[in-house]
Amino acid sequence: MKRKTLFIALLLGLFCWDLPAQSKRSSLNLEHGTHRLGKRTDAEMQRWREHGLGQFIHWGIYAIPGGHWNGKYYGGAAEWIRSWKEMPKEEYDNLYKQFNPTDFDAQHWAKMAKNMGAKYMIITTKHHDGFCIWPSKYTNYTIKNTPYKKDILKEIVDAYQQQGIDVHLYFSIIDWNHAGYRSSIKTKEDSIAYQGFKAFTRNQLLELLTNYPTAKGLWFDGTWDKAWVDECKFVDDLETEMRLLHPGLIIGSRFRADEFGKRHFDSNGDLMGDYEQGWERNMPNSIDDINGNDWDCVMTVPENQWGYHSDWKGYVKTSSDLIEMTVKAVSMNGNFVLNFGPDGKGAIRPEETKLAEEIGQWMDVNRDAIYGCEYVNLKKEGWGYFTKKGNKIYLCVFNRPMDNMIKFEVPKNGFKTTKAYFLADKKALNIADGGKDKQNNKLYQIAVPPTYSSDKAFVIVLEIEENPEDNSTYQQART
Ligand code: JFZ
Repeated sequence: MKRKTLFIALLLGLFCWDLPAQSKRSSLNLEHGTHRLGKRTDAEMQRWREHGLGQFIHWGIYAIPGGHWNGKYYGGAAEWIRSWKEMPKEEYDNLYKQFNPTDFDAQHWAKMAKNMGAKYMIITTKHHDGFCIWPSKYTNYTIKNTPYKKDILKEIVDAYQQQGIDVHLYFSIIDWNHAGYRSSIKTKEDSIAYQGFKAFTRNQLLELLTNYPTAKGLWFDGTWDKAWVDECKFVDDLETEMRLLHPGLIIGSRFRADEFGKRHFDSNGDLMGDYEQGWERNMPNSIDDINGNDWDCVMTVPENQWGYHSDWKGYVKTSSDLIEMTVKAVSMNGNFVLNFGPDGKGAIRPEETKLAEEIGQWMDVNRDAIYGCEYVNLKKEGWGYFTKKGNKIYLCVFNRPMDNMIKFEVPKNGFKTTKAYFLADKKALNIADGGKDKQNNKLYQIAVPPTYSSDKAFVIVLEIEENPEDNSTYQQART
Protein backbone atom coordinates (compact mmCIF):
# COMPACT_ATOMS: atom_id res chain seq x y z
CA MET A 1 0.00 0.00 0.00
CA LYS A 2 1.26 3.42 -0.90
CA ARG A 3 1.95 5.69 2.03
CA LYS A 4 -0.70 8.16 1.00
CA THR A 5 -3.37 5.45 0.76
CA LEU A 6 -2.30 4.06 4.10
CA PHE A 7 -2.61 7.49 5.62
CA ILE A 8 -6.13 7.94 4.27
CA ALA A 9 -7.10 4.45 5.43
CA LEU A 10 -5.80 5.23 8.90
CA LEU A 11 -7.69 8.49 8.98
CA LEU A 12 -10.90 6.77 7.92
CA GLY A 13 -10.29 4.13 10.56
CA LEU A 14 -9.89 6.74 13.23
CA PHE A 15 -13.00 8.53 12.08
CA CYS A 16 -15.10 5.36 12.18
CA TRP A 17 -13.61 4.37 15.52
CA ASP A 18 -15.00 7.57 16.90
CA LEU A 19 -18.45 7.21 15.42
CA PRO A 20 -20.37 4.90 17.76
CA ALA A 21 -19.61 6.82 20.91
CA GLN A 22 -19.98 10.25 19.41
CA SER A 23 -22.67 9.76 16.76
CA LYS A 24 -24.00 13.25 15.98
CA ARG A 25 -23.25 14.67 19.39
CA SER A 26 -20.63 17.15 20.26
CA SER A 27 -19.17 16.67 23.67
CA LEU A 28 -18.96 19.93 25.52
CA ASN A 29 -18.41 19.45 29.18
CA LEU A 30 -21.63 21.04 30.37
CA GLU A 31 -22.30 21.86 33.99
CA HIS A 32 -26.03 22.31 33.46
CA GLY A 33 -26.74 20.04 30.54
CA THR A 34 -28.71 16.82 30.72
CA HIS A 35 -28.50 14.64 33.83
CA ARG A 36 -28.86 11.45 31.86
CA LEU A 37 -28.36 10.04 28.36
CA GLY A 38 -31.14 7.92 26.92
CA LYS A 39 -34.55 7.04 28.26
CA ARG A 40 -35.46 6.53 31.89
CA THR A 41 -35.92 2.84 32.70
CA ASP A 42 -37.77 3.00 36.04
CA ALA A 43 -41.33 1.84 36.72
CA GLU A 44 -42.82 5.35 37.12
CA MET A 45 -41.59 6.39 33.71
CA GLN A 46 -42.69 3.11 32.16
CA ARG A 47 -46.15 3.74 33.57
CA TRP A 48 -46.22 7.22 32.01
CA ARG A 49 -44.99 5.82 28.69
CA GLU A 50 -47.89 3.38 28.59
CA HIS A 51 -50.62 6.02 29.10
CA GLY A 52 -51.12 6.84 25.43
CA LEU A 53 -53.96 9.28 26.11
CA GLY A 54 -54.17 12.07 28.64
CA GLN A 55 -56.35 15.04 29.50
CA PHE A 56 -55.13 18.60 30.02
CA ILE A 57 -57.25 21.11 31.93
CA HIS A 58 -56.71 24.86 31.77
CA TRP A 59 -58.82 26.45 34.44
CA GLY A 60 -58.44 29.69 36.30
CA ILE A 61 -59.68 33.26 36.64
CA TYR A 62 -59.46 33.82 32.85
CA ALA A 63 -62.47 31.51 32.52
CA ILE A 64 -64.65 34.35 33.92
CA PRO A 65 -64.10 36.84 31.07
CA GLY A 66 -63.91 33.92 28.60
CA GLY A 67 -62.33 36.06 25.89
CA HIS A 68 -64.48 39.19 26.38
CA TRP A 69 -64.20 42.35 28.38
CA ASN A 70 -66.54 45.36 28.47
CA GLY A 71 -68.24 44.29 25.28
CA LYS A 72 -64.92 43.89 23.45
CA TYR A 73 -63.70 40.64 22.00
CA TYR A 74 -60.23 39.25 22.63
CA GLY A 75 -59.13 37.01 19.79
CA GLY A 76 -56.00 35.64 21.46
CA ALA A 77 -55.82 32.59 23.71
CA ALA A 78 -58.37 33.19 26.49
CA GLU A 79 -55.89 32.45 29.29
CA TRP A 80 -53.75 35.36 28.04
CA ILE A 81 -56.50 37.98 28.34
CA ARG A 82 -54.78 39.78 31.19
CA SER A 83 -51.96 40.76 28.82
CA TRP A 84 -54.40 42.38 26.36
CA LYS A 85 -54.11 46.17 26.18
CA GLU A 86 -57.88 46.54 26.56
CA MET A 87 -57.84 44.64 29.85
CA PRO A 88 -57.37 46.85 32.93
CA LYS A 89 -54.85 44.93 35.05
CA GLU A 90 -56.37 46.11 38.33
CA GLU A 91 -59.73 44.74 37.36
CA TYR A 92 -58.31 41.42 36.25
CA ASP A 93 -56.31 41.05 39.43
CA ASN A 94 -59.51 41.50 41.43
CA LEU A 95 -61.65 39.10 39.44
CA TYR A 96 -60.74 36.28 41.80
CA LYS A 97 -63.08 37.86 44.33
CA GLN A 98 -65.90 36.72 42.03
CA PHE A 99 -64.55 33.25 41.39
CA ASN A 100 -67.27 30.94 42.68
CA PRO A 101 -67.54 27.90 40.44
CA THR A 102 -70.83 26.51 41.65
CA ASP A 103 -71.02 24.01 38.77
CA PHE A 104 -67.61 22.53 39.57
CA ASP A 105 -67.76 18.85 40.36
CA ALA A 106 -64.37 17.15 40.45
CA GLN A 107 -66.01 13.71 40.47
CA HIS A 108 -67.87 14.54 37.29
CA TRP A 109 -64.70 15.79 35.56
CA ALA A 110 -62.79 12.69 36.61
CA LYS A 111 -65.53 10.29 35.46
CA MET A 112 -65.68 12.05 32.14
CA ALA A 113 -61.91 11.74 31.71
CA LYS A 114 -62.10 8.09 32.69
CA ASN A 115 -64.86 7.45 30.13
CA MET A 116 -62.80 9.19 27.48
CA GLY A 117 -59.98 6.75 28.17
CA ALA A 118 -57.49 9.20 29.69
CA LYS A 119 -54.85 7.49 31.84
CA TYR A 120 -53.41 10.73 33.17
CA MET A 121 -54.32 14.37 33.48
CA ILE A 122 -52.45 17.66 33.74
CA ILE A 123 -54.07 20.48 35.72
CA THR A 124 -53.05 24.15 35.68
CA THR A 125 -52.16 24.82 39.31
CA LYS A 126 -51.03 28.35 38.35
CA HIS A 127 -51.06 29.92 34.90
CA HIS A 128 -49.20 33.06 33.78
CA ASP A 129 -51.68 35.31 35.65
CA GLY A 130 -50.33 33.89 38.92
CA PHE A 131 -53.65 32.74 40.39
CA CYS A 132 -53.25 29.55 42.44
CA ILE A 133 -56.00 26.94 42.59
CA TRP A 134 -54.45 25.63 45.81
CA PRO A 135 -54.20 27.59 49.08
CA SER A 136 -50.53 28.47 48.74
CA LYS A 137 -49.15 30.03 51.90
CA TYR A 138 -46.74 32.16 49.87
CA THR A 139 -49.31 34.47 48.25
CA ASN A 140 -52.80 35.78 48.89
CA TYR A 141 -53.72 35.31 45.25
CA THR A 142 -55.24 31.88 45.74
CA ILE A 143 -58.48 29.95 45.79
CA LYS A 144 -58.61 30.36 49.56
CA ASN A 145 -59.46 34.05 49.15
CA THR A 146 -62.23 33.54 46.62
CA PRO A 147 -65.88 33.00 47.58
CA TYR A 148 -65.31 29.31 46.77
CA LYS A 149 -62.56 29.02 49.43
CA LYS A 150 -62.01 25.25 49.14
CA ASP A 151 -58.84 23.68 47.78
CA ILE A 152 -59.76 22.94 44.16
CA LEU A 153 -56.46 21.22 43.49
CA LYS A 154 -57.05 18.74 46.29
CA GLU A 155 -60.55 18.00 45.03
CA ILE A 156 -59.15 17.33 41.57
CA VAL A 157 -56.23 15.19 42.75
CA ASP A 158 -58.52 13.08 44.94
CA ALA A 159 -61.28 12.63 42.36
CA TYR A 160 -58.98 11.67 39.51
CA GLN A 161 -57.00 9.31 41.65
CA GLN A 162 -60.21 7.61 42.68
CA GLN A 163 -60.78 6.93 39.00
CA GLY A 164 -57.27 5.53 38.65
CA ILE A 165 -56.06 8.52 36.64
CA ASP A 166 -52.57 9.87 37.38
CA VAL A 167 -52.33 13.60 38.06
CA HIS A 168 -49.54 15.87 36.81
CA LEU A 169 -49.25 19.50 37.84
CA TYR A 170 -48.92 22.28 35.28
CA PHE A 171 -46.97 25.20 36.73
CA SER A 172 -46.15 28.49 35.01
CA ILE A 173 -42.88 30.15 35.91
CA ILE A 174 -44.19 33.40 34.41
CA ASP A 175 -46.24 35.03 37.17
CA TRP A 176 -47.80 38.41 36.30
CA ASN A 177 -49.10 38.82 39.83
CA HIS A 178 -45.85 38.55 41.78
CA ALA A 179 -44.05 41.84 42.47
CA GLY A 180 -40.64 40.25 41.96
CA TYR A 181 -41.39 38.64 38.63
CA ARG A 182 -39.31 39.94 35.70
CA SER A 183 -38.99 38.69 32.14
CA SER A 184 -35.47 40.08 31.99
CA ILE A 185 -33.10 41.72 34.42
CA LYS A 186 -32.08 45.24 33.45
CA THR A 187 -31.24 46.97 36.73
CA LYS A 188 -29.90 46.27 40.19
CA GLU A 189 -33.47 46.63 41.49
CA ASP A 190 -34.67 44.00 39.02
CA SER A 191 -31.99 41.68 40.23
CA ILE A 192 -32.97 42.12 43.90
CA ALA A 193 -36.67 41.70 43.09
CA TYR A 194 -35.93 38.55 41.13
CA GLN A 195 -34.09 36.99 44.08
CA GLY A 196 -37.39 37.19 45.94
CA PHE A 197 -39.25 35.74 42.99
CA LYS A 198 -36.89 32.78 42.77
CA ALA A 199 -37.34 32.01 46.46
CA PHE A 200 -41.11 32.30 46.01
CA THR A 201 -41.10 29.95 43.00
CA ARG A 202 -38.98 27.39 44.85
CA ASN A 203 -41.26 27.60 47.89
CA GLN A 204 -44.36 27.07 45.80
CA LEU A 205 -42.92 24.07 44.00
CA LEU A 206 -41.76 22.40 47.20
CA GLU A 207 -45.16 23.21 48.70
CA LEU A 208 -46.96 21.51 45.80
CA LEU A 209 -44.78 18.41 46.03
CA THR A 210 -45.22 18.25 49.80
CA ASN A 211 -48.98 18.87 49.90
CA TYR A 212 -49.89 16.77 46.85
CA PRO A 213 -47.31 14.00 47.12
CA THR A 214 -49.27 11.62 44.88
CA ALA A 215 -48.84 13.89 41.85
CA LYS A 216 -46.67 12.03 39.37
CA GLY A 217 -45.03 14.91 37.60
CA LEU A 218 -44.68 18.61 36.93
CA TRP A 219 -45.52 20.10 33.54
CA PHE A 220 -43.65 23.40 33.33
CA ASP A 221 -44.53 26.37 31.20
CA GLY A 222 -43.55 30.01 30.83
CA THR A 223 -39.86 29.14 31.11
CA TRP A 224 -38.68 31.02 28.05
CA ASP A 225 -37.96 34.39 29.71
CA LYS A 226 -34.35 35.50 29.60
CA ALA A 227 -34.38 36.08 33.35
CA TRP A 228 -35.26 32.41 33.96
CA VAL A 229 -32.98 31.04 31.24
CA ASP A 230 -30.05 32.95 32.77
CA GLU A 231 -30.70 31.24 36.12
CA CYS A 232 -29.55 27.86 34.84
CA LYS A 233 -27.67 26.95 38.03
CA PHE A 234 -30.56 27.84 40.32
CA VAL A 235 -33.02 25.92 38.13
CA ASP A 236 -30.72 22.92 37.82
CA ASP A 237 -30.29 22.79 41.62
CA LEU A 238 -34.03 23.15 42.06
CA GLU A 239 -34.67 20.24 39.72
CA THR A 240 -32.26 18.10 41.73
CA GLU A 241 -33.92 19.17 44.97
CA MET A 242 -37.40 18.34 43.68
CA ARG A 243 -36.29 14.94 42.43
CA LEU A 244 -34.78 14.16 45.82
CA LEU A 245 -37.97 15.18 47.56
CA HIS A 246 -40.13 13.17 45.19
CA PRO A 247 -38.42 10.06 43.80
CA GLY A 248 -39.85 9.05 40.44
CA LEU A 249 -41.04 12.59 39.66
CA ILE A 250 -41.55 13.17 35.94
CA ILE A 251 -40.42 16.49 34.47
CA GLY A 252 -40.42 17.34 30.78
CA SER A 253 -37.87 19.27 28.77
CA ARG A 254 -39.50 22.65 29.31
CA PHE A 255 -38.01 23.50 32.67
CA ARG A 256 -34.34 24.23 32.30
CA ALA A 257 -31.84 25.84 30.02
CA ASP A 258 -28.14 24.96 29.98
CA GLU A 259 -25.36 27.49 30.56
CA PHE A 260 -25.50 28.51 26.88
CA GLY A 261 -29.21 29.27 27.13
CA LYS A 262 -30.20 26.16 25.16
CA ARG A 263 -33.64 24.85 26.11
CA HIS A 264 -35.20 21.37 25.71
CA PHE A 265 -31.98 20.00 24.22
CA ASP A 266 -28.65 21.02 25.71
CA SER A 267 -25.70 22.32 23.72
CA ASN A 268 -24.62 18.73 23.04
CA GLY A 269 -28.02 18.01 21.50
CA ASP A 270 -29.12 15.82 24.41
CA LEU A 271 -32.63 16.02 25.81
CA MET A 272 -32.94 17.70 29.20
CA GLY A 273 -35.68 16.25 31.38
CA ASP A 274 -37.57 12.99 31.08
CA TYR A 275 -39.43 13.53 27.82
CA GLU A 276 -39.55 16.01 24.97
CA GLN A 277 -42.16 18.60 25.82
CA GLY A 278 -41.97 20.67 22.65
CA TRP A 279 -44.78 19.14 20.59
CA GLU A 280 -47.36 21.77 21.33
CA ARG A 281 -50.34 21.69 18.96
CA ASN A 282 -47.91 19.99 16.65
CA MET A 283 -46.92 16.45 15.84
CA PRO A 284 -43.79 14.76 14.58
CA ASN A 285 -44.05 13.60 10.99
CA SER A 286 -42.01 10.48 11.44
CA ILE A 287 -40.11 8.54 14.06
CA ASP A 288 -36.94 10.26 12.86
CA ASP A 289 -38.18 13.50 14.42
CA ILE A 290 -38.21 11.81 17.85
CA ASN A 291 -34.55 10.79 18.17
CA GLY A 292 -35.45 7.86 20.39
CA ASN A 293 -36.89 10.09 23.15
CA ASP A 294 -40.14 9.93 25.07
CA TRP A 295 -42.50 12.81 24.20
CA ASP A 296 -45.97 14.23 24.66
CA CYS A 297 -48.19 16.27 22.36
CA VAL A 298 -50.61 18.68 24.00
CA MET A 299 -53.53 19.68 21.79
CA THR A 300 -56.39 22.14 21.80
CA VAL A 301 -59.83 21.40 20.36
CA PRO A 302 -60.07 24.74 18.54
CA GLU A 303 -56.99 26.31 16.98
CA ASN A 304 -55.31 28.01 19.92
CA GLN A 305 -57.54 28.26 22.96
CA TRP A 306 -56.55 26.57 26.19
CA GLY A 307 -58.62 28.41 28.78
CA TYR A 308 -62.36 28.88 28.30
CA HIS A 309 -63.26 31.19 25.41
CA SER A 310 -66.96 31.64 24.76
CA ASP A 311 -66.46 31.87 20.98
CA TRP A 312 -64.32 29.39 19.18
CA LYS A 313 -63.15 30.93 15.93
CA GLY A 314 -61.56 28.88 13.15
CA TYR A 315 -61.49 25.12 12.70
CA VAL A 316 -62.75 23.03 15.60
CA LYS A 317 -61.41 19.48 15.57
CA THR A 318 -63.64 16.43 15.31
CA SER A 319 -63.38 13.30 17.41
CA SER A 320 -62.01 11.52 14.31
CA ASP A 321 -59.20 14.10 14.12
CA LEU A 322 -58.39 13.60 17.78
CA ILE A 323 -58.54 9.82 17.66
CA GLU A 324 -56.18 9.88 14.70
CA MET A 325 -53.77 12.14 16.59
CA THR A 326 -53.87 9.76 19.56
CA VAL A 327 -53.04 6.76 17.38
CA LYS A 328 -50.39 8.69 15.48
CA ALA A 329 -48.73 9.75 18.73
CA VAL A 330 -48.71 6.20 20.10
CA SER A 331 -47.41 4.85 16.78
CA MET A 332 -44.36 7.08 17.35
CA ASN A 333 -43.92 6.29 21.07
CA GLY A 334 -45.61 9.45 22.34
CA ASN A 335 -48.56 10.40 24.55
CA PHE A 336 -51.42 12.52 23.28
CA VAL A 337 -52.93 14.99 25.75
CA LEU A 338 -56.23 16.65 24.88
CA ASN A 339 -57.05 20.01 26.44
CA PHE A 340 -60.31 21.04 28.10
CA GLY A 341 -61.19 24.58 29.21
CA PRO A 342 -64.06 24.57 31.73
CA ASP A 343 -66.04 27.80 32.09
CA GLY A 344 -66.02 30.25 35.00
CA LYS A 345 -68.64 28.22 36.84
CA GLY A 346 -66.72 24.99 36.43
CA ALA A 347 -68.88 23.46 33.71
CA ILE A 348 -67.30 21.61 30.83
CA ARG A 349 -68.66 22.95 27.57
CA PRO A 350 -71.01 20.75 25.50
CA GLU A 351 -68.59 20.43 22.55
CA GLU A 352 -65.90 19.05 24.82
CA THR A 353 -68.33 16.72 26.55
CA LYS A 354 -69.43 15.34 23.18
CA LEU A 355 -65.84 14.88 21.98
CA ALA A 356 -64.86 13.11 25.19
CA GLU A 357 -67.82 10.74 24.77
CA GLU A 358 -67.03 9.98 21.14
CA ILE A 359 -63.35 9.39 21.85
CA GLY A 360 -64.36 7.20 24.79
CA GLN A 361 -66.64 5.09 22.62
CA TRP A 362 -63.79 4.47 20.22
CA MET A 363 -61.36 3.76 23.04
CA ASP A 364 -63.76 1.24 24.60
CA VAL A 365 -63.46 -0.88 21.49
CA ASN A 366 -59.90 -0.15 20.47
CA ARG A 367 -58.02 0.46 23.74
CA ASP A 368 -55.74 -2.54 23.17
CA ALA A 369 -54.22 -0.70 20.20
CA ILE A 370 -53.32 2.28 22.45
CA TYR A 371 -52.34 1.48 26.04
CA GLY A 372 -48.81 0.18 26.43
CA CYS A 373 -48.32 0.17 22.67
CA GLU A 374 -45.28 1.31 20.78
CA TYR A 375 -43.71 2.04 17.43
CA VAL A 376 -43.41 -0.69 14.79
CA ASN A 377 -40.57 -0.66 12.34
CA LEU A 378 -42.61 -1.13 9.19
CA LYS A 379 -42.92 1.06 6.13
CA LYS A 380 -45.62 3.71 6.63
CA GLU A 381 -48.78 2.84 4.73
CA GLY A 382 -51.41 5.24 3.39
CA TRP A 383 -54.28 3.53 5.20
CA GLY A 384 -53.09 4.54 8.67
CA TYR A 385 -50.76 3.56 11.51
CA PHE A 386 -49.17 0.54 13.14
CA THR A 387 -48.90 0.11 16.90
CA LYS A 388 -47.61 -2.92 18.77
CA LYS A 389 -47.74 -4.64 22.11
CA GLY A 390 -46.07 -7.98 22.72
CA ASN A 391 -46.82 -10.35 19.87
CA LYS A 392 -49.65 -8.24 18.50
CA ILE A 393 -49.41 -5.60 15.84
CA TYR A 394 -52.41 -3.31 15.46
CA LEU A 395 -53.23 -2.02 12.00
CA CYS A 396 -55.22 1.14 12.67
CA VAL A 397 -57.10 1.93 9.49
CA PHE A 398 -58.12 5.56 9.08
CA ASN A 399 -58.30 5.66 5.29
CA ARG A 400 -60.12 2.65 3.99
CA PRO A 401 -58.61 1.90 0.57
CA MET A 402 -60.87 1.79 -2.47
CA ASP A 403 -59.91 -1.83 -3.10
CA ASN A 404 -60.49 -2.74 0.57
CA MET A 405 -56.98 -4.18 0.70
CA ILE A 406 -54.90 -3.44 3.77
CA LYS A 407 -51.39 -3.97 2.49
CA PHE A 408 -48.08 -4.01 4.34
CA GLU A 409 -44.50 -5.06 3.83
CA VAL A 410 -42.33 -7.08 6.19
CA PRO A 411 -38.53 -7.00 5.83
CA LYS A 412 -37.04 -10.30 4.74
CA ASN A 413 -35.81 -11.26 8.22
CA GLY A 414 -38.89 -9.86 9.88
CA PHE A 415 -41.70 -11.54 11.77
CA LYS A 416 -44.00 -14.32 10.57
CA THR A 417 -47.73 -13.87 10.73
CA THR A 418 -50.60 -16.24 10.17
CA LYS A 419 -53.46 -14.80 12.14
CA ALA A 420 -55.45 -11.60 11.68
CA TYR A 421 -58.80 -10.45 13.02
CA PHE A 422 -60.86 -7.34 13.70
CA LEU A 423 -60.14 -5.96 17.14
CA ALA A 424 -63.81 -4.98 17.59
CA ASP A 425 -65.46 -8.40 17.18
CA LYS A 426 -62.46 -10.78 16.85
CA LYS A 427 -63.80 -11.90 13.46
CA ALA A 428 -61.03 -13.69 11.55
CA LEU A 429 -59.51 -12.16 8.45
CA ASN A 430 -57.48 -13.87 5.79
CA ILE A 431 -53.86 -12.82 5.30
CA ALA A 432 -52.95 -13.24 1.66
CA ASP A 433 -49.35 -13.72 0.67
CA GLY A 434 -48.59 -11.05 -1.88
CA GLY A 435 -45.16 -12.43 -2.78
CA LYS A 436 -41.91 -10.51 -2.46
CA ASP A 437 -40.63 -7.27 -3.83
CA LYS A 438 -37.21 -6.62 -5.39
CA GLN A 439 -35.61 -6.08 -1.99
CA ASN A 440 -37.03 -9.41 -0.85
CA ASN A 441 -39.56 -7.79 1.49
CA LYS A 442 -42.55 -10.03 2.09
CA LEU A 443 -45.76 -8.44 0.87
CA TYR A 444 -49.03 -9.12 2.63
CA GLN A 445 -52.60 -8.06 2.13
CA ILE A 446 -55.70 -8.39 4.21
CA ALA A 447 -59.05 -8.05 2.46
CA VAL A 448 -61.67 -6.14 4.41
CA PRO A 449 -65.11 -7.46 3.47
CA PRO A 450 -66.83 -4.78 1.34
CA THR A 451 -69.91 -5.25 3.50
CA TYR A 452 -67.97 -4.29 6.64
CA SER A 453 -69.17 -0.86 7.68
CA SER A 454 -67.29 1.55 9.87
CA ASP A 455 -67.89 5.23 10.44
CA LYS A 456 -64.65 5.69 12.40
CA ALA A 457 -61.21 4.16 12.18
CA PHE A 458 -61.10 0.41 12.76
CA VAL A 459 -58.31 -1.85 13.94
CA ILE A 460 -57.05 -5.19 12.63
CA VAL A 461 -54.96 -7.30 14.97
CA LEU A 462 -52.06 -9.24 13.56
CA GLU A 463 -50.56 -11.97 15.68
CA ILE A 464 -46.91 -12.33 14.94
CA GLU A 465 -44.00 -14.57 15.67
CA GLU A 466 -40.81 -12.57 15.92
CA ASN A 467 -37.77 -13.87 14.17
CA PRO A 468 -34.90 -14.07 16.68
CA GLU A 469 -32.52 -13.31 13.78
CA ASP A 470 -34.30 -10.04 13.13
CA ASN A 471 -32.00 -7.23 14.08
CA SER A 472 -33.66 -4.66 11.89
CA THR A 473 -36.05 -3.20 14.41
CA TYR A 474 -35.85 0.49 15.05
CA GLN A 475 -35.73 0.16 18.83
CA GLN A 476 -32.60 -1.93 18.67
CA ALA A 477 -31.00 0.43 16.23
CA ARG A 478 -31.64 3.74 17.88
CA THR A 479 -32.40 3.83 21.56
C1 JFZ B 1 -48.09 28.01 26.64
C2 JFZ B 1 -49.00 29.00 27.34
O1 JFZ B 1 -48.58 30.31 27.07
C3 JFZ B 1 -50.42 28.75 26.88
O2 JFZ B 1 -51.29 29.65 27.50
C4 JFZ B 1 -50.82 27.33 27.25
O3 JFZ B 1 -50.80 27.15 28.66
C5 JFZ B 1 -49.85 26.35 26.60
C6 JFZ B 1 -50.08 24.93 27.04
O4 JFZ B 1 -48.49 26.68 26.91
O5 JFZ B 1 -48.05 28.34 25.29
C7 JFZ B 1 -47.08 27.86 24.49
C8 JFZ B 1 -45.90 27.37 24.96
C9 JFZ B 1 -44.94 26.85 24.06
C10 JFZ B 1 -45.20 26.86 22.72
C11 JFZ B 1 -46.38 27.39 22.23
C12 JFZ B 1 -47.33 27.90 23.12
N1 JFZ B 1 -44.28 26.32 21.85
O6 JFZ B 1 -43.22 25.78 22.28
O7 JFZ B 1 -44.53 26.31 20.62
